[in-house]
Amino acid sequence: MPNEISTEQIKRVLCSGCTTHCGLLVKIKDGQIVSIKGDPSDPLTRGHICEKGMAAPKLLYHRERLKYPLKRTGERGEGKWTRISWKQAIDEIAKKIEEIKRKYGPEAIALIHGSSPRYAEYIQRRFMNLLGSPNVFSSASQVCWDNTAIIECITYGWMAYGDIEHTQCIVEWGSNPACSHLPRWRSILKAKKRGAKLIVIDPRLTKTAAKADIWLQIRPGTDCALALGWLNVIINEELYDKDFVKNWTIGFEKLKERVQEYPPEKVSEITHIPAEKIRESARIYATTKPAIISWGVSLDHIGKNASQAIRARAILRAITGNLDVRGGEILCGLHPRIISETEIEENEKLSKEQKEKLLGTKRFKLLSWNLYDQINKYAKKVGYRAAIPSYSLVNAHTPTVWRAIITGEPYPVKAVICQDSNPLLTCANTKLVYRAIKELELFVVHDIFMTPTAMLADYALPAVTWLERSHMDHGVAGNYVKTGEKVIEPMWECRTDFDFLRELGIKLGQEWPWKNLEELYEYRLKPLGYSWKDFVTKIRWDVPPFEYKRYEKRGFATPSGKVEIYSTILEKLGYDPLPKYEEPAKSPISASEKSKNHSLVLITGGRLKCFHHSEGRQIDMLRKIHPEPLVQIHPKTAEKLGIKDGDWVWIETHLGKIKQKTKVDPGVPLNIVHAEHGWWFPEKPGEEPTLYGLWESNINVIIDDNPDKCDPMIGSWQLRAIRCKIYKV
Ligand SMILES: Nc1nc2c(c(=O)[nH]1)N[C@H]1C(S)=C(S)[C@@H](COP(=O)(O)OP(=O)(O)OC[C@H]3O[C@@H](n4cnc5c(=O)[nH]c(N)nc54)[C@H](O)[C@@H]3O)O[C@H]1N2
Ligand SMILES: Nc1nc2c(c(=O)[nH]1)N[C@H]1C(S)=C(S)[C@@H](COP(=O)(O)OP(=O)(O)OC[C@H]3O[C@@H](n4cnc5c(=O)[nH]c(N)nc54)[C@H](O)[C@@H]3O)O[C@H]1N2
Ligand code: SF4
Ligand SMILES: [Mo]
Repeated sequence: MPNEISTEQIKRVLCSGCTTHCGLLVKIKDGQIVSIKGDPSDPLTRGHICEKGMAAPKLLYHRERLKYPLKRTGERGEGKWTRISWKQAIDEIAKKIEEIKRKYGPEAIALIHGSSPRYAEYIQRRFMNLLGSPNVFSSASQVCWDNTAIIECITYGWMAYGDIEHTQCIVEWGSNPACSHLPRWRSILKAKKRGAKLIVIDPRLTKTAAKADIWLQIRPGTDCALALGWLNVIINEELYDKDFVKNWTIGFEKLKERVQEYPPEKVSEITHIPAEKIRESARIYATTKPAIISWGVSLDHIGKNASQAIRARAILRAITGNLDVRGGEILCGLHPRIISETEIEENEKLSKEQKEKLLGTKRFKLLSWNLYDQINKYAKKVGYRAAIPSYSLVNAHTPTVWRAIITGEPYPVKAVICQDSNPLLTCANTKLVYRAIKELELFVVHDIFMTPTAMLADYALPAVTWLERSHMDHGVAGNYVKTGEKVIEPMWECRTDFDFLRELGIKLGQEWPWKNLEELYEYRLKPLGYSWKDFVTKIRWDVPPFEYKRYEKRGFATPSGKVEIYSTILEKLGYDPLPKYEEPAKSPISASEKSKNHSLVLITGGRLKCFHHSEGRQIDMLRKIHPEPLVQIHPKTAEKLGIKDGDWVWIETHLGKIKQKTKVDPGVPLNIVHAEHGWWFPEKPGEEPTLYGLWESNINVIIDDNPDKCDPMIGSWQLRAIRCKIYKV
């Protein structure tokens, strides 16, 4: 009988297990996934797959997934729920949003998302723009990409993207692609084989550092000083690209003066890297052509120095003549033809008056819609279709949002929608985040699992995994399009982020012309002349070749049309227009604590290959690889503290203590410890007070997000280079 013949099918998908979005081939038989492997035809990831991708079926069919919309019936966190329909959830949430909007204004409603790009950021932004609230915020934003994107845009008009295939020298600065960006790591190894040099700047001897030609074991938080030291060597030894500097930059002479304050000997004292090694590495970087400096999240994580370190990195790329050349740092712009994410966001629908209410914009002046509008204007002037989407450039300042919820200052924030994020694990200062969430009149969480964050929701809504939805990806620089099919229809009553926001938006009177993600994607692809179905099954990607030296035609997308070594935008806003180093803020440790082990420095969150942040802890296959949270301690430091490998230890700062298990490791420097982030225990009770072990090993419990200690321009909080002490449990 025909319906008994087993059917086998290959679906071509994009993995969202991390932000790399590898192309994968999924075989299904009789509606069940039977195998999953890398797709060799993906032009960017070329067949790569990791254990998180392999574990996708375990994620999809996991028995503990959120399956139906739940409404809280007991106290927040008590774990008492009742199952409701999506219709009831949407009706009630919309009613509450209307009520809050009437009472306090639309800005009292905020939306938090997480690491990007996942797939819904521009859809979330559209929802909020149409709602009239500027307050989109994130557990990532100011500590992941935003500062890099903003600083690079004001310096040379776009975010640089390393042309790794053709480069001769790769600097991995505060990054560990062997764990965090696996296809990039493969390209690096290939480049090394053809003779490219690898310089790694990391306090830890990582897998990436182990393969370096030069490894600079930097003191945490001092990257800006090192970059200024490199600039000192490169300028004083005249190793820079004189033609480029003369024709295409402003402010070089002022920079030359500034970097005299950073001779290698002084920088050596600050960074703990020998002066000769600083000279040697600067010379290699400047004279090996072409060269790239990869993005590493560490520069976004060093608090007060974040923006200036990123500025110095941008200036290094420019004065060495590596911008927009083959094998260098490409300023590619958005995909030249498809309807961009920026256009779907409809940023012009948010009024000027509402834009000015963005939380944090008064203090952290680079977080501003006004600046975004300027960046957009310059981008269009030089022929880009639009600026980088606003979700990468303008988000509310996360620590300021939590404080506004608690204090009502500068105005009340009463509702938060949380989609794609687990802020109790991934935002700093968990106790404060917890207090803020408890204050809310409405807290909605849309997630795949019941997380500690979802446990505090009024409505916990079930989200689909990436196997249950179609996908379009653009990479962070936005120039290409890759697509992936839906493998199976959503399980239970799980919904895509798009479906939830669209339906809620329509209920609130918003306009959403596309009925589902596929219609939206089809609309966006229209200029290429394909239907969604044809594109995703037959074409799949459009990766335009890089266009080099675009600036020769129209200049750079900055106020002066040149690379702004001396930033006119920073000058106008009252910030130092040239990079300058400041010692990282230290957490205040009391005198009695100081007498013990006050000299330890904590770095957090080096990526684990098997987990994406706080995800995956409930997936056996992944948890077996890495069952417990580990803190790396140098053997001599451990000995001094009387700690052995495998001991559980308290890690303590002025905010409290949490415990992790000791991994004695000579790969971290003396007196510097590295703790993992994102740890909770789905196997423990979910209701209060445990919240799945939220308070036990979650490093963000003890990390401060005090705005006074954040980067003054963008507000990045400090996740690395923090004073702490450690002792046995
Ligand atoms: N101490 C410390 N803290 C850090 C960092 C650090 O290095 N150290 N790193 C920071 C950085 S760079 C980042 S990017 C952030 C990451 O912060 P988050 O993005 O908050 O981290 P995740 O753990 O990935 O949380 C994502 C949540 O979304 C859910 N989810 C996954 N896919 C979907 C989907 O398609 N739809 C919906 N609705 N939900 C989905 C997951 O189940 C998970 O609960 O953490 C930051 N926090
Ligand atoms: N498997 C996996 N892959 C991921 C993620 C994940 O959670 N899991 N997350 C994704 C996301 S959102 C991000 S942001 C990226 C981040 O990916 P990467 O940029 O590679 O960042 P990390 O691995 O967090 O940190 C890189 C290195 O910085 C070092 N470091 C710590 N402090 C300092 C410092 O002060 N200066 C310098 N120079 N180095 C320092 C650490 O020792 C660490 O080895 O990874 C992405 N890829
Ligand atoms: S989780 Fe693994 S397979 Fe999936 S996108 Fe990331 S690196 Fe690729
Ligand atoms: Mo990130």
